[in-house]
Amino acid sequence: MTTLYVAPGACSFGAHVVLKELGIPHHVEIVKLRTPDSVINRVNPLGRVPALQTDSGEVITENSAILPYLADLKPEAGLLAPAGSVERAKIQEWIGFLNSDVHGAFKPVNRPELYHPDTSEHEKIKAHTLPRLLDYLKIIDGRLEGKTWAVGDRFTIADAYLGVFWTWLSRRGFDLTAYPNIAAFGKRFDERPSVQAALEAENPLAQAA
Ligand SMILES: N[C@@H](CCC(=O)N[C@@H](CS)C(=O)NCC(=O)O)C(=O)O
Repeated sequence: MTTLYVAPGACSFGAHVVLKELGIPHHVEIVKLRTPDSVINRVNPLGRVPALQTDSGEVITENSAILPYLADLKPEAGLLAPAGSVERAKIQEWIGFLNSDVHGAFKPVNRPELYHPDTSEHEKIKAHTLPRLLDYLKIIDGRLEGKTWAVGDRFTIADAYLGVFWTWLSRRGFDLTAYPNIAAFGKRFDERPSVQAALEAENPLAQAA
């Protein structure tokens, strides 16, 4: 069975939402990150989530590969668009921007220890790098203006992935007054049954119950 390796609260949430949207049989394996004996280190030598193991046992890593791969398993669900269409390119444009720029901009803000071992430097690193993240939020907010979802009226893999960054903002109570379109997107995102199902499945307490 298709197995998705996730860590609660991590960027693997987007692929998890996509699996729930598609409704295809799958297993979700919750793993620990940055832990020597974690299974994720055997599945993905980089030790990162998401990682997807297909029915035939192949492992696919990287959001930019996993999200379109999943969407193409069930094209009729409309989470991507036909090869060669401008719409597909626009969805991939979002994926590329979120993957390389937005995720990259969150990194020093979320994990300053990656950039300096001395904790006394961490606030400085965060303060220095936050403006770039805020610039990207402004761009995202502008792109969402007048739209229900990232590329229009239909929920796509771009929204599942954008939702990851929304959850990161919302979890830390980030003030979104200056970004009303992101706030409205987040409300719509949180209401989706796929999002609620993925959240519940990633909640270790719910799993143990
Ligand atoms: N380029 C990768 C990045 C994946 C990534 O950084 N995942 C984080 C969670 S959001 C992770 O597993 N971090 C563990 C680590 O860096 O040790 C992708 O987009 O799939």
